[in-house]
Amino acid sequence: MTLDFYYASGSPYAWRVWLALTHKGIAFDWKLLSFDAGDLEKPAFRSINPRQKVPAIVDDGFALYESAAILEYFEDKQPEPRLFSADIKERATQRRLVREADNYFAEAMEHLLEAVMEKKPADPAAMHKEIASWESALTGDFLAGPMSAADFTLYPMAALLERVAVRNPQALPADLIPPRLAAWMARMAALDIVQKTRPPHWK
Ligand SMILES: N[C@@H](CCC(=O)N[C@@H](CS)C(=O)NCC(=O)O)C(=O)O
Repeated sequence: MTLDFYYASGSPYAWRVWLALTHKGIAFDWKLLSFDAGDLEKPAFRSINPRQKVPAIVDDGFALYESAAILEYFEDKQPEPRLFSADIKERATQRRLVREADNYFAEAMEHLLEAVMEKKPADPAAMHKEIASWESALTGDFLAGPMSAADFTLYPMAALLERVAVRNPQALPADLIPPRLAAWMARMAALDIVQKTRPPHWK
């Protein structure tokens, strides 16, 4: 049975799942949804994700949404290649980073992007504070040990932020991303799986 992957281009959460699928080499069928066409509100998708958000998957009749939970499911379903370190402490740190990215970075990013989209004054203070904490915690090539679900979580959000900053220089400073984080983003951007999965309309 194949796995259906419900995706909409530009969603950093859906990109996380696409990165994980590609990293693990899990075969899937594309279910490309359009925000503009209202696909997420249609009953067929509501029965998969009552919260009407992408990403979602249906694996052999089992529907699952929430990108972090989907990555954990992939890891249980097909352990290799790993999304989380084999080392218990490193794995705990990676899980913590996924939660921090989802709870704090995502919240600051969503507020800021909402203001930019609605052409309201954007206050980047919370985003700056959040970015600064990731900058000071980054010491290696990846966020914690080898490339992991933590990198697949933060990178799509940071890339979206960077894209919006470049396109809206009046609202967001172009130097939003500090040097270590920028170098990590460049390392991520150079990876084959990132190049293969970059949202089509971002290319
Ligand atoms: N916590 C969710 C967030 C998913 C999410 O917010 N998806 C957005 C796209 S980036 C969405 O589908 N929004 C549609 C809507 O809110 O109407 C996850 O990690 O999967």
